[in-house]
Order: sequence, then C-alpha cells, then structure tokens
Amino acid sequence: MINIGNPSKGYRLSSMPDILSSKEIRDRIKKGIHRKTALIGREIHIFQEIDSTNLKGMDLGKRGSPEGTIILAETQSNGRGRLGRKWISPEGNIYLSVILRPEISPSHAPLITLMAAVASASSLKNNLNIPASIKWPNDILIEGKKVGGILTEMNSGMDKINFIVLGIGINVNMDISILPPDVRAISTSIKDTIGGSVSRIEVLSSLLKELDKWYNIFIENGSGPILKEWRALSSNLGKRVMAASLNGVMEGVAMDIDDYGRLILKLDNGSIEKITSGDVTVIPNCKLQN
Ligand code: BT5
Repeated sequence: MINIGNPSKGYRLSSMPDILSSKEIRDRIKKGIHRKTALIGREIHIFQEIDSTNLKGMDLGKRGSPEGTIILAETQSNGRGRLGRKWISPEGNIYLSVILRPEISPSHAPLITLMAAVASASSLKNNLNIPASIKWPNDILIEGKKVGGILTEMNSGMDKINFIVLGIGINVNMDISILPPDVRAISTSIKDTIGGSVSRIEVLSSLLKELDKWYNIFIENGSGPILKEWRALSSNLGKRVMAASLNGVMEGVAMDIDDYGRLILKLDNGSIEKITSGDVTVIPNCKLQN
C-alpha cells in the first residue's frame, strides 16, 4: 500500500476508478488549502479530451476568467511543449493549466516557471515522498528522468502582463512503454518509479496546494524565497552542462540563477553567460575545473 501524504508510511497504491471531478477537487481545495489563500482552483474547468489545456487557458484568459482559474483534461490531442514541441498526453496523467494575473513586468515572467517548478517538485517530494528535483528551466525529474514539464505562456503588452497561462504536465499512471523510444529513454512516471498506480486526485490536490502556497509567497515576498527553494531542489547547479539556446550551444558550469530566472553559466575561458531560455543537459561523470 502506498501512503501518499504520509512519508513515514510510504505510498498508497490506488485501485479506485480514477476520474477527476470538479466537486471532489473543490472539496479537497476547501479542506486542504487555507480559505484565505485559496486562489488556485477558484474556478475549475474539466475536459475529458481537449486539444491543449494551455490553449483553452489562453482563450479563457482573453475572455476575462479570474486569476486562479484552472483547466484540467484527461487527455490532450495537441499537448504542447516549448518551441512547438509535443507533450504526449495519454489518459492517466495530470494536464493542468492555471490562469494567473500577476502585476509583474514581462521580463519577470520566467520566475513563474521557477515558482511552478518549486511547487511541482515540492509536492512530489514533501507530500508524496517521491525524490523529485528540478532541471532548469522547466523540467521536473525523478532520478534524472523527466516526470513533468512546465509551459508558461503569456498575453502581454510592452511592459505589462495581461495574464499568464501556466501549464503543468505530470506523468502519473502512464506506462512509459507507450512512449516512443527516444522520449522513453529520458522520461518516467510516478507509476514507473514506485511500481504501481496512485490516486491522481491525491497528486493533483497536493500540487494545487503547493501552487497556492508558492504563488502567494511570490506575490507577497517577491522572488527571494522562490529562488532559495529552487536552488535547494535543483539537479544541475554546480554541474558541468551543455546549454542549447538561441545563442547556440555552450558548455560550462551551471553556477546559479539570477533574479530574472536566467541560468548563469561559467564558460571554460572564465566568462559568464546568462541564458534566458533553452535546454540544458548535464554532462555525466565530469570532474569540475576550478
Ligand atoms: C515541456 O516542454 O516540458 C512542457 C510540457 C508542458 C505540458 C503541459 S500539459 C498541460 C499544459 N497544456 C499543454 O498543452 N502543455 C502544458 P519541453 O521542455 O519543450 O519538452 C518537450 C519534450 O519533452 C518533447 O520534445 C519530448 O522529448 C518530451 N516529452 C513529450 N511528452 C512527454 C511526456 N509525457 N513525458 C516526458 N517527456 C515528454
């Protein structure tokens, strides 16, 4: 038996039918999150199948849906990753988008991705006792393999964000054997990690609770606490990495992240590069030079 929520007892395996319902989510939000801060999930939209919860979020955002609106789907026919990539979205996982309306400048929007990464990794680690970590900028890992990804999209003017759609995909009860070999080699699911299915509603309510907590911390205290927790959960800081960005491919040591969520890379010639977006791969078994 898997005992989610009680690390001392391990996990609780699930044999219940596993359908997400707005009523159950609402009840859990009321129980699990302090009413005063229960922003995330104040309006809930659930779909059996949708093209992409993020596309729906962009549409609802334009129509004025309030901050904290969540969109969930059992499957996505056009699940999206960054840069036009696909997010494979069969039944059994979590596909969540959240509409946010933070009063920050567009240049600070990457901090929302970091906030979501902290909330996602913390919910798996602290509440479910699953050893999750973060890979800059948007990956959630278990033992080095991708269990979740974050796609932050925004609708903004020159210096003002109208709204953000924060998309999070977490592989929960997916058999990773259904993934194409190249994706399977670098991915995992909770089921794959612990050897059995878990209750998605438990995973989801823990995620919503952490998102509510960390988003409120971000709004009230700024980026400081998020960056501190992000560093503690990071899997690639201090390691030698290959970073592919719009500026090309660079190799160096991932030193830190800055106040804008950029990755600070120290190249072999001693120069410092700050990367706004891209993909990072840790170079294994590499001795660091001073
Ligand atoms: C991401 O992009 O990791 C962002 C994923 C965001 C998905 C959520 S689901 C809810 C919301 N609605 C959406 O339409 N999207 C968001 P990126 O870093 O570009 O990674 C994409 C790459 O991950 C792909 O090119 C594959 O290599 C790999 N991949 C695809 N599906 C995967 C899966 N289910 N699990 C693990 N890796 C996957």
